[in-house]
Amino acid sequence: NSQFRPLTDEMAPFLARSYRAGPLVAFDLEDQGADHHDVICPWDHQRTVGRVRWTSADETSRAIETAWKAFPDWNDTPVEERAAILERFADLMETHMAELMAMCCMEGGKLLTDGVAEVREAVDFCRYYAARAREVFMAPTVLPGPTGESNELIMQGKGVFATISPWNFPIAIFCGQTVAAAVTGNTVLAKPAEQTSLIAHRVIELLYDAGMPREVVQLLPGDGATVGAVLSSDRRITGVAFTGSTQTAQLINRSLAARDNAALPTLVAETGGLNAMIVDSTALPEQVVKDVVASSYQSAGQRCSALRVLYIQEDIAERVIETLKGAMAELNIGDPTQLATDVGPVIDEEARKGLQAHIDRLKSEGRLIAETEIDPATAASGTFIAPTAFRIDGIDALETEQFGPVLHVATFRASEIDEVIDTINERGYGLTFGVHSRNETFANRVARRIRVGNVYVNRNIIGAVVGVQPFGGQGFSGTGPKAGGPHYLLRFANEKTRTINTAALGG
Ligand code: TXE
Repeated sequence: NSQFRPLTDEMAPFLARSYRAGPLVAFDLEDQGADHHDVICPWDHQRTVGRVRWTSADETSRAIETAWKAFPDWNDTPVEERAAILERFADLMETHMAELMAMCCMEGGKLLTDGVAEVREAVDFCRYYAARAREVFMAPTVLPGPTGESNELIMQGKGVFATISPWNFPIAIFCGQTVAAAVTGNTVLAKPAEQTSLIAHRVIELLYDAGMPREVVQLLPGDGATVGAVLSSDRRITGVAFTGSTQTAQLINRSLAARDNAALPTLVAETGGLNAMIVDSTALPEQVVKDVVASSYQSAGQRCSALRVLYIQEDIAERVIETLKGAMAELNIGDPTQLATDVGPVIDEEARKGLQAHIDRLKSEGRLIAETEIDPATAASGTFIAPTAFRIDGIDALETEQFGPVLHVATFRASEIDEVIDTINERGYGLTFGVHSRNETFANRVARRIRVGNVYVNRNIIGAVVGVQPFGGQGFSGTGPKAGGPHYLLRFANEKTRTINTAALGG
């Protein structure tokens, strides 16, 4: 952690700052009657981090109109110019690393290590998509054609995209979706999660500083049911890039489909997961537990890739569980600005209550394996949930994703392995999955048969690296293609062919 020391010093002034945010649009706003919300720090409820002015339904419609009008010129802007803006934006985020990290801590409740990773990922998205855009969008692909004709395939934007993002990666996912839509020639309406509007506002200011025209990317902070609902029902919206819960994605999908007189939309969705890991009797308990703790409790379990259900082969279960108890007792819960903290708060009171109800129910059924101790003063200062582990029969015992530091453990006999794989596949979430085994044939077979987007063997299941391990799922977990992967930009593109009768050119 010593590598973060200089950054923590630089962060200090930003930790104390109060921020203001609101819509960033290309027209003048009337402030009368606007809806304002205070932002409270998730780990210290005594601190107000800032104030956000939310976007109204009417302003959302005006922003769509602006984006609609701006599309033709932006789509005609050379890819090189668009890509260069992303690269300048990446540089600016690096320069402002300490401030962005501080905002992640104060508004998002994120640990310093998570804050660094967050900014790094956003920077990587910008540089990778800039490079991919140059490769794919710069020059037309020449296709074969009959004599006397030239035939080309050209990549352009589709129109107006809404990018709707969650609070758990308020910089990386928010930026990734937004710059992907913009660099491909679309104009963009970015709707950040309610809980992380201040961060989104600061990030878009940096994007403007990098040269992005205001009418090309507009920021619409506000309530999902107001702003999000207008975005997904307006006929001028060509596509939506959404990351968030499966339930909201289904709502948006229905809303897009129900529009009268609107072109068929594109929906790029990255949604929740009920991610599992299978551990066979050849696995090393210490290694398993290290990876389980990282996968389930890092970022307070608030990652779509987090481990929710651990399947352990019966013969080794007791040893793994005993080791897990020991590791859970070592976790420090508290202030995310402290380098010694392992688990910070969950995002807000609503999330805390939902998780607590789930935990209380499983406790009342006598399923508790272990719970990390939390200092009562810390517990009272913010929205903290102590890491827990429970025994369950299998993945089907869970109705929905529990988005916090709660692990569920099931056991299986060697003869039941195919049944376990089938149950996970049939549950229909297909995001991340892990297998721990020293038997290569076993590990490879399980990895082949499981239907998910990202499989990890003998390691934690939460890593995704832009361009290296592009990320995304299938089924209830998303539409693909993978964010940070070579095909992602294509979903934002209109493939146009141009066939020219060359004989007629030039008389
Ligand atoms: O989601 P919500 P949250 C998932 C993660 C978890 C969820 C957490 O698994 O399920 O995200 O994020 C807006 N019309 N992933 O709680 O509530 C809302 O305002 C249009 C998956 O924020 O679904 C917010 O901006 N929009 C992942 C956004 O939707 C609406 C990576 C998401 O909110 C709306 C990270 C409506 N009617 C998190 N209602 C992956 N697979 O990559 C709300 N919104």
